[in-house]
Amino acid sequence: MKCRKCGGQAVLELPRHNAAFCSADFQEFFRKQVAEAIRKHKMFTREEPILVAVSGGKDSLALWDVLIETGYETAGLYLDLGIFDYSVESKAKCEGFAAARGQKLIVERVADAMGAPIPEVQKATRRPTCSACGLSKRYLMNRAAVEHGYPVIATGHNLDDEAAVLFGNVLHWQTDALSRQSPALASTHPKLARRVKPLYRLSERETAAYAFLRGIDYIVDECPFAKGATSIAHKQILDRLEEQSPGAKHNFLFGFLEKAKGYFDGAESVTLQQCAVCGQVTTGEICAFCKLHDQVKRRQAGPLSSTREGDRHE
Ligand code: Q46
Ligand code: ZN
Repeated sequence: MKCRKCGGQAVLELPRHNAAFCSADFQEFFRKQVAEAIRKHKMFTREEPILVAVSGGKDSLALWDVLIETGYETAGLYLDLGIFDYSVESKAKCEGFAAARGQKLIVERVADAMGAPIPEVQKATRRPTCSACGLSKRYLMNRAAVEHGYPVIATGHNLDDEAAVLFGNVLHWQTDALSRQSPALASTHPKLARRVKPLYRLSERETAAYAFLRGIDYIVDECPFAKGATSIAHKQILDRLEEQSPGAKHNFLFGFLEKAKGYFDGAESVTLQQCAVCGQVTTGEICAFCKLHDQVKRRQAGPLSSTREGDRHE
C-alpha cells in the first residue's frame, strides 16, 4: 500500500477517499480538512481566542492538538461531571495534555454549579442521565465561554457523530433539531457563544488515527452511561452501511447540509432572554439548568432525599 501523495509506505487506507497515506501526509490531509471546515463555515478568525471543550477522548484532544499546531489561540474547557472513575481518568488526560503543551485548561465542576454530580442529579430528578448531563454541559460550556471572554466554543464532534444525530433526527422528523443541525451555530444573543464543530468532515476512524500518530494520550473507555444509548445503535447501523458502500455517511451528512437543510431553516424561531435566576440565556423566564438545580435542592432537603453527602461519587 503506497501513500497517494509521496509514494512512500502508507500507514492508513481511506476507502471513502479511495486513497492511502503515510503518517506525515495523513496528518497534512487531516489539517487540511479542518482548515476547510473552518473556512467554509467561517467558524472563527485567527484573531479570536477559541474555547475547546475537551472530554479527554480522542476527538476533542485531536481537535485541540490540530488547532494548537495550526497556530490558533486556544484554551481547553473540561467539565467535571463527577461520573465515578471515568471523570477522574478523563480529567487527568486533559490536564496531562494541557501541561505538556503549556496550554490553559479551565475546569468547571457540575457538582459546584448544580449541587450534585451527574449520577446524583439523575437520582434526585429521575430524569434520564444523558438528558440532565447534556443540558448541564451546554449550560456550563456557554457560561464558561461568556465569563472567560471566548466568543466561540469548538467541540470534537466528528462525521460519524453528526451522521448518527442526523439519522436519529430524520427517523423522528424532528424539524427543530434538523434546523439546528449544522457544523457552525451562530450567536443570536450577546450572552450566547458561537458553537462550531471543526472535525465534522473527518470520520471517527480518521480522528483515532490522527490521535494515535500524534502520540496523544486519551481515555479509551466510554462514559459508563453511554451503554445502550440510541446514538450508538444508530452509529452501528451507519457503520454497516459504510462497510458495504464507502462514503455512505459522508454522502448522507453532506447531502443534507448542501441540499436539504434549507427546507428546515426557520422551523424553530425562538426569542432569547436572560434567566431571572442566573442571567444566562434562555427561551423562558427561568432556564432549564436553574429549574433542574432547584429540583435537586428540593430533593436534597426533603425527606425522600437520596443525595446525602456521604453517598456522592466524585
Ligand atoms: S451525555 Fe450521557 Fe455522555 Fe453525559 S452521561 Fe455520559 S454518555 S457524558 S456524551
Ligand atoms: Zn438560569
